[in-house]
Amino acid sequence: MRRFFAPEQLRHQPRQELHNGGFTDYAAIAARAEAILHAVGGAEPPADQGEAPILAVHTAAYIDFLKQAPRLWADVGRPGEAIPYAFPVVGRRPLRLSRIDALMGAHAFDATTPITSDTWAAAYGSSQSALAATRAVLGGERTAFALCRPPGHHAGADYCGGYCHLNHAAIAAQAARDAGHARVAVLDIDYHHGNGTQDIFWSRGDVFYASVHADPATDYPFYWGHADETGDGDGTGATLNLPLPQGTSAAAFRAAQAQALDAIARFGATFLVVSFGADTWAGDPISHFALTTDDYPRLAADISALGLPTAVVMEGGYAVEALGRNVAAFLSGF
Ligand code: OKP
Ligand code: ZN
Repeated sequence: MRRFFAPEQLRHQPRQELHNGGFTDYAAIAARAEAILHAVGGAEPPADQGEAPILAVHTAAYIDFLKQAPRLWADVGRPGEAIPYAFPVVGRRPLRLSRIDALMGAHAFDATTPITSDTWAAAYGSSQSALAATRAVLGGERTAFALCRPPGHHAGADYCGGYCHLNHAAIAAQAARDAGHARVAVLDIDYHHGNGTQDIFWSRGDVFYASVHADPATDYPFYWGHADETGDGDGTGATLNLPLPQGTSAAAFRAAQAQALDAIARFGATFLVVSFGADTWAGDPISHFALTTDDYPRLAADISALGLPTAVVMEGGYAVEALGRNVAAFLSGF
């Protein structure tokens, strides 16, 4: 299977994130990508497909913000990485503010996603990897793997969060749409719900979003991913959320994934994007499912049996010592 990774993706290196009432070490470290690279035998650098496919998903104002934020942060005399601390209440009237703190809060839904002067380059490279995998599959490969890091599924059209700045899965799905696939599906099997992907396609009937994840009643991102969220307008019925309790192991996870795959088949998708997180592994330091390394090839084989051209994009997975073998195990099942 072809694999893609851009060296720039390592450049995003914040030190800390705000979590549970204090600053902790940033969990989405660059060493995660290096561990995966090592385990899968390296990856090709992606060809640069430019900003247009990113702007097909994200607003121009948000992209400008991601590029400008580090300079605006430095302009008010602050060293280090930019982190928001004030957020507009949902439904607050739109204001055109230029203070960096106001911009940060308006374009983020949490304080776990710092922005450094290298964040744009890293996130852009991560999107290019997803686009390269998508192009490979559109060109006839059955599957391809994008080693996306930073991850993407928490980023919305105009917001960051959950270590994510650009939504690589959504960018890949949109690229497949623009290449002529009338119905595309995203299967999200990261431990956390992919709120950004859901939001981006919420009112659209041409991209199906199905997610198996930890119940947002107990787990991040809390405000999305509940079973009664099924889409709106043209997208009514094109979102499927399958929340599972903490402690879930392979049998229940596999059954939920089968339900998602069945819905994707009935939807009539002709192209699949998989948001894969290895944070469902039992030893993950920030997650609470109980999958083992041996479970991953079977989950991938179930996906493969759907028979769709498939671009796999990397999302989470924070047990760095086990991450490489978990990802390699998953890819081996295709
Ligand atoms: C990103 B992805 C723990 C903080 C947890 C953020 C979780 C983001 C998960 N230090 N909060 O879906 O794996
Ligand atoms: Zn996750």
